[in-house]
Amino acid sequence: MDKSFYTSNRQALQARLENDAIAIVCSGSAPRRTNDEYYHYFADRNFLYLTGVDQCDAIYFSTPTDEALYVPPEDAMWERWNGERVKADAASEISGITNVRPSGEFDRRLDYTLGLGKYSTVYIPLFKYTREEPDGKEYQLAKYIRDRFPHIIIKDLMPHMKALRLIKKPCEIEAIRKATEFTREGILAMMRAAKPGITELELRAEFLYAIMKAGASGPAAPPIISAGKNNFCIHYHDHKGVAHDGDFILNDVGTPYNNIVTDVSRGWPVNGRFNERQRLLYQCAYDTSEYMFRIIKPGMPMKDVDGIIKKYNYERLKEIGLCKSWDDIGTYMWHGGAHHVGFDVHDVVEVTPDTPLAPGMIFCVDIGIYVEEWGIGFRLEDNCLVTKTGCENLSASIPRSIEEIEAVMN
Ligand SMILES: [Mn+2]
Repeated sequence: MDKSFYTSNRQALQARLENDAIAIVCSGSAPRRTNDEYYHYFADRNFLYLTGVDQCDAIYFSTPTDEALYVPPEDAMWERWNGERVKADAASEISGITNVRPSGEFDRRLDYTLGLGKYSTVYIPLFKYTREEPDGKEYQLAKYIRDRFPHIIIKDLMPHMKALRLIKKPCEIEAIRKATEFTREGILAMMRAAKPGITELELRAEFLYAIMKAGASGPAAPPIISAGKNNFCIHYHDHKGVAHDGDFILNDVGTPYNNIVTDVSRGWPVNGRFNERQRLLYQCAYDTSEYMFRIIKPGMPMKDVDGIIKKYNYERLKEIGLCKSWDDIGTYMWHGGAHHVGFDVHDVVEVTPDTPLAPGMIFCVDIGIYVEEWGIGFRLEDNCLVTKTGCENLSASIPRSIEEIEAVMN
C-alpha cells in the first residue's frame, strides 16, 4: 500500500477524537510456544491499518497536533539470531510518520505528555476475546495510566477503529483482488490433486504450496480443509482424515495481499463427479448464492443478507424434499453467512443488523448446508463487494458451479 493510505487512516482517526485526546496503539508481540521458541509474530491489525509497519514491540502514539512511532532499536546481535527488524527510516517510508523513535523512549514520552495536564483522555484499543486472556501491553498501559494519572479518562479505541475499517478504500479492494488470485491457485491445486485416498494433510499441502508458489506470504488464517464427516466440524483444523471415494471435500481458506485477506469456501467431490445427493444440495447453495449476488445493493440492511440467504435456501431445501417446515432449517443450516473481511478474516468493523449496505463494504456471502444423515456438509462462501449500483462477487473466478468444478477435476 502507498503510505498515503496509512496517513489518511490516521487523519481520519484523529478527526474522530476529542481535541484533548491521545491515542496509543501497540503492534503486539509473539507469545512463547515452548522452551526458548516463540509463535510466529502476527501484527496487531489496527496497528497495521494505521501504520503498515509489520514489526513487533512497536507503538504508535498520537496527540491532536503530533504523532510518533516507537520501534525497537537497532541491535545487530538480536538480528543475527532473529532476523531483520524494520529500521526507523524504513518505518517512516512505509507509514509516512516522520518522527520515528527508539521504543525505549516511549515510557518517558508518555509520562511527560500526560504530566503536562493538557490532555483529558487516552484512547487505547481494549479487546479480549475471553476473560481468561492475560493482560497484553494495552491493558498494562491502561492500568499504569489509571494508577499514575488518575485524572486521565481511558477510553476504548476499538469503536473508532471499527468505524474506519468498515468501508474499504480502492487500494484495499485492489489488494483483495490480488489476494483472490492466490486463493484461486490454492483451491485449483487441491481440486486437481484430489483423488480417493488422498489425506486432508496432502490437500492442505497442495493448497499451501500453490498459494506460496503464486506469491502469497502464507494462508490468511489456518486453512480449514476436511473430508466426509469431518466437514461437520465448522472450524476443523485437525487434518487427520482421509478422503474416501464418494466423500465431499470442504475447503474454507484464504490468502493475504498487503494484509487484506480473502475467505473462500467451496465444496466438491473427491472423485471429481458430483453424485445425485451432492448435486442436489450443492445446487441449492449455488442458486441461493447466485440469487444473493443479484439482489445485494446499497441501502439493504445488513441483517437481510443473512435473513434472505436463510429464507431462499430454505425454499430450495424444501423443493428437494429435505425441509418439511421452517422449523427444520436449523437442522441443516448451522451458521450465519455474512461476516466482513478486510485486515481480519472476520473483520473488525462497526455494523449492526440495521446498518445499511454501502459501497466499499466487503463481506462474505456464505451458504452452509450440513446434512448429517447423508454424510454431506459444505459451505459455498464468496467475497462480496458492495458497489454503487449493486455488488460484485470478487471470488467468482474460483470454480463455483457444478460444471466449472467438474471441468477442473476431470
Ligand atoms: Mn470462511
